[in-house]
Amino acid sequence: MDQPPGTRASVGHAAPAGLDATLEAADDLLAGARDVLDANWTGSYTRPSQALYPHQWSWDSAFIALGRSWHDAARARLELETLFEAQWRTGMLPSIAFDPSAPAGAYFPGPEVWQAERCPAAPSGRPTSGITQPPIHARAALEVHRRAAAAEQSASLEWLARLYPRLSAQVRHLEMGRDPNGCGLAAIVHPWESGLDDSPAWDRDFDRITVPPGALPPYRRRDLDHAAAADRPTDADYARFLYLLTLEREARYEDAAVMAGSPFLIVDPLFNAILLWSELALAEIAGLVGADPAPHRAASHRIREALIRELWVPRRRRFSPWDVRRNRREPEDTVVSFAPLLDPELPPPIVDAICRELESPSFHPRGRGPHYIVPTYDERAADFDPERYWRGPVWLNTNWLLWQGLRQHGRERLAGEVVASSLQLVRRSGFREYFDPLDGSGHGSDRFSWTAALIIDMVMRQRRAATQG
Ligand code: 9WN
Repeated sequence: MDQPPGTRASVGHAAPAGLDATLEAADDLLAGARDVLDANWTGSYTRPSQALYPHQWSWDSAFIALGRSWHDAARARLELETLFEAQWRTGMLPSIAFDPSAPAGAYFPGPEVWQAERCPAAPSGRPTSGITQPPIHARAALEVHRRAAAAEQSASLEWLARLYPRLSAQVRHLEMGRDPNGCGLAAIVHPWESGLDDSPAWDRDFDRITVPPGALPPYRRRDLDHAAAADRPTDADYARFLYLLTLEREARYEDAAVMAGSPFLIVDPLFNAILLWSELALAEIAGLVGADPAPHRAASHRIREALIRELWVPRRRRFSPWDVRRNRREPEDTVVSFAPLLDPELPPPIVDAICRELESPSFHPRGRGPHYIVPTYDERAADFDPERYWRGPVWLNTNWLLWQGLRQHGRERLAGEVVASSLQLVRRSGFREYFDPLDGSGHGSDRFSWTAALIIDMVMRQRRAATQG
């Protein structure tokens, strides 16, 4: 991913003035970030946070490994290996691998609600959820390997070779098992699979779901013990999350049955852009471990074509999620629309359109004075909420993905602004789960692992780009 000097990234718009000094002065943030990761380390993986998320989450672990690889390659490798022990025989990587040593009831819904054992493909060794999360892992594994010191090269390559079949099975499962109608893209069957669970991107679909009376036994939300209700999903949305879970459980988590019966079936640009980016990473990994890169390159071409054919809406000049059930492209302007920047071969007119939107008053209201980027939802939308989980706040993982995409397309100035804003947020409010883009206050969990990990990665990579540039 790092651009060598002389490529499009280095000749593009320059990074903002003052960024180098901000990065130079970030040693205290790096130390604080390493401290958060160490405090959340369990011995074989890192919890997203101590109280709110006391198990192993799938895409969290990928982001965490990326950040940790700058200072502790051994733990970064173990993080991903531990996660892949929970992979299902279908190739599905579950969104949560539960920690049997966590106190019973520490997180709801726990393994007794998911009952993953109803599906014969579930692993016997570790209880898991029955759905997946965005497949960023091949990209993370490649970056972890790139960070390996000279003395560790052969251990790291062996690790990568061990992981490669599992990473390939993960993307194959999505491409074969989750393509709703041969369109070449993967569908999600639950908002939790998107990783941006409560995003307005799929409200129109999600809000239509009615929970039949008596469909859910009485339950107590544990998230509200650890986070403010105003920061978290509403009770009505939580009930819908659980209702979808029960439908998937009844279908024994078999992809075809789940897709046939789920009232929620969305093809999301962010999920699929990450899939494409990971296929490109797998092509590189295949080259390193002596496997054939061609199938991965072919898959990335297929996904690129399908993303533009199925999700690019020329009239809106935007990628939009596709509600497969009602065959409509959702109009809400959210951060998921920008993720195809992760494709290094995205056509320049589309890159321009995305960057214009990212610079518009909806996402970067320069005229309004101090503010933080990139909000997860259009700040001018009537239901924009600067505090509630995925409905407006800035998150460090979406910032990190956009920063990577922008750099790939030579948009160094905007990429630098994303880094500068991320650093300001953490300086102002600590390693919080998410941040109010209007005043920079922190929300959700505190000492949140991927915020810490991705700050490390941003600072270290930008510093290296500055010295190489
Ligand atoms: C449900 C762990 C996870 C993240 C998700 C984020 C949130 C869980 C929850 O926390 O989801 O999976 O209980 O709210 O939305 O992206 O992986 O950090």
